[in-house]
Amino acid sequence: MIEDLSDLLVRHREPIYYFLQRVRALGERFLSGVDLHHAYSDFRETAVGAQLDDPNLDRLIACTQEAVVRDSMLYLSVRERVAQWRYLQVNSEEMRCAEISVSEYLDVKERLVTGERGEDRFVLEIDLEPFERKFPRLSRPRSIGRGVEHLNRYLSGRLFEERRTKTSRPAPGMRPPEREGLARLVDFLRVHSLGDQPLMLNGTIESTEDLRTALRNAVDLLGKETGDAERARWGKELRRLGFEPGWGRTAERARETMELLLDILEAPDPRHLQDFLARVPMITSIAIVSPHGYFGQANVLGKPDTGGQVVYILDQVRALEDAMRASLYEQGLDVEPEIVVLSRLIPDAGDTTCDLRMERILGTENARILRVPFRTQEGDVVRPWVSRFRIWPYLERFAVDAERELLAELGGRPDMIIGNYSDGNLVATVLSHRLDVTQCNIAHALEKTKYENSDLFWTEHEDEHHFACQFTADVISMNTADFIITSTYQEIAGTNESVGQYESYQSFTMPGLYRVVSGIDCFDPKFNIVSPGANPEVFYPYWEGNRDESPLTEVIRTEIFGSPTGPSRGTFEDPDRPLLFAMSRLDEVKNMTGLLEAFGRSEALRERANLLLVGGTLDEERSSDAGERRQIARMHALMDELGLDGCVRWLEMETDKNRVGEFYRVVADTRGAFVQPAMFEGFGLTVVEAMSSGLPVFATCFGGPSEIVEDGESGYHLDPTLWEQSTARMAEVLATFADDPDEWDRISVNGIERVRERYNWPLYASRLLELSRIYGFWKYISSLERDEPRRYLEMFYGLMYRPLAKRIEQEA
Ligand code: UDP
Ligand code: LCN
Repeated sequence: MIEDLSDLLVRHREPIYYFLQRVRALGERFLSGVDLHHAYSDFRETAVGAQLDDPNLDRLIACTQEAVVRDSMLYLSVRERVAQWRYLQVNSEEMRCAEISVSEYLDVKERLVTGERGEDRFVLEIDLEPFERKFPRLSRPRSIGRGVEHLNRYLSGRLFEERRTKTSRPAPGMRPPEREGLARLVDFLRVHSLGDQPLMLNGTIESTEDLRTALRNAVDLLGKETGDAERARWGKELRRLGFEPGWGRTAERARETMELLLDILEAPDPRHLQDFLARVPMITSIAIVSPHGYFGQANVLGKPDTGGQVVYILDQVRALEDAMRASLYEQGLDVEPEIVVLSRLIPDAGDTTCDLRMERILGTENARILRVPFRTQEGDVVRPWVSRFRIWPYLERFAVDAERELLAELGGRPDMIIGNYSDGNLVATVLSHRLDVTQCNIAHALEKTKYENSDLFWTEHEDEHHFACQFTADVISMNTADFIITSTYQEIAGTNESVGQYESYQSFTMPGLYRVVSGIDCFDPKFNIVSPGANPEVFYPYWEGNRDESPLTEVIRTEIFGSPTGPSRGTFEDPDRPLLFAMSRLDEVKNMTGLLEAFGRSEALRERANLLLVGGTLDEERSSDAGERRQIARMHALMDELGLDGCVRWLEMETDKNRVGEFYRVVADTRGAFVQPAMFEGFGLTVVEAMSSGLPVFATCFGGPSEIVEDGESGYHLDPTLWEQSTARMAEVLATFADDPDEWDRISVNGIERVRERYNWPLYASRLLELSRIYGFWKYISSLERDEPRRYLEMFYGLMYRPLAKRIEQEA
């Protein structure tokens, strides 16, 4: 708990007064936490500031995320702990301080941006908090991201709640009152089916009492069978007792499942509930929505808007299909799992297959990509690629068209819909509602935290990014999702120092549009961390060489050190130096140009290493993305200006996964390192890929990589806003590597271990399926209670999102 600022003002009146005047004198209306921390440490260097030796004040300043200056007033947003905020108003003349509400704080910011004064203006406030009051909520920051455990505890408690009946005793001859929760569990199992085939329970069982008796009889019956006897031997008898398929393939498995349910009927306990629900065959088909970019299996990676999300989904699909098949088999169902990835059909697809309606996913039995075109209001198909920042007007129509095609393709509704990124999550919202299916969201990277004050100065982004529409879509889909999975903890709630990606939606304002006082709550049990991995068949340790013994190693060495097959710029005058390697889409936020410039300006780095950059195209004319064109021009300008053609090689994007894997390994052979210099990175699959290859990484401290990499243990953090320090540290580390090869080996092996333990696909798939069953059950038993927020969000969609999307269409 931070000490009250009022007390500090009394104790240190004079020095704090001078500090506040200094802050005002900076002449800024908005200071980020970092600006304020710098101002404070500079002040502490002065004679007056040196008197301010109070850890409580230090802590308050360290926790301040933003300061707003209006005349003599300072307003502070203080993040006391992860996801816990307070707002303070400080009168710097009178030296008084008061706590204010989030609305009042946002109001000050709005007025400063719009210049509006008067009292009578109306501001639309979005507040989802009242709807959440009756739902369970986590209480401790360290539980954030482990929502399912909490939900299970809550659900098992609820299953045991007594039904509220007027009479406490049953009339003679009547059944005793049912526990309402348990009755719903019975209902849930009774309505469960696979097409026309009922699963779990049939109509013979009407109440918990019936179920208890039937379960005991069934357990006796199964106990007489050998453990591995299959359903053909005992299925008929069980059906007579009220049990349909789904309990288990063998007598032993079915008996165990039934005993778990008997335990729950005796005393619902979170562990039993979780284990039981994990066995109910609820998920046989899944729709995964990912509209933007080029969603394909070849020639797409590195194109605009096309990166990790595609890699993630394709690996996810393979892992999910395996896990679904194994679990359905164990539960005794002979059905082939179905997974359909819904994406956009792009008629002008260039050298990709994105103009095909349907494509089988390699490495799966049955999964496929189903592509549906975007259409204009008039119904015309949109032919070219459309930037992810401009796709909003097409999504509603896409959802409706996609629904029709999906139902035809699957022969019915999917059991779960997984949205990806802001656009896919919005489409998932529409589809899940229309089909009444469990909705899972995956953000991959929320744009809001990528750009400073992207909400407050939203109008400045409207030409290029259209964040108003995107943030509105985000608020809607985060709140409609039954559950959300994230790749890291920081994605939800940040770190002690930095704000989480979801946390940034808790409260914010877009002046002139609307203000959000409670947009999402990080303590909501819908959040679960389920981290992706890297495909171990492609990304494996460098010492294994190239596994299939193809000449790929030599091919990639030639790309790097010899004459590349495609366009390139630069050669290495001293090819014996270790390589620093960076690879990404040429998106501004990825900051490849920042790295190039920092490398070019650092004598120490240039002396120790060569730089290999892979990304984008070399020719501006060949790019259809405005942001990418600017980055290409900047890359060339920096190469010219800093004379880098003898120590930097820039190769065009690498679209073949196997070659990408070999790049990391060849760079590791030079005892080099991978650099991820993004200004912000949602997660950072390249970091995981490099680590899996045993290549040490220097990765941005903003976003996912800061959690993937433990600084100094399994890699290093770098700060792309402080290049001088960062390049000095990189040079120092490279010097240590040169002097002490064991240190390179240590980091390399630790990186491999870290990924093996934490970022792996089989673990991901079983966890995701477990979550889908538990949240599916939760959705069933709480469906009525969810109606109010849904209606509220529908209104927000109709009155805010749709006009914003229309505006983009009219501009086009
Ligand atoms: N990638 C690639 N070729 C390129 C650039 C990137 O194959 O020229 C791949 C890279 O191996 C990784 C993905 O694209 O699998 C990028 O994912 P990441 O999460 O690092 O960033 P994103 O592009 O999703 O923001
Ligand atoms: C999108 C991004 O920008 C990356 O940070 C993630 O690693 C990728 O998606 C996969 O989730």
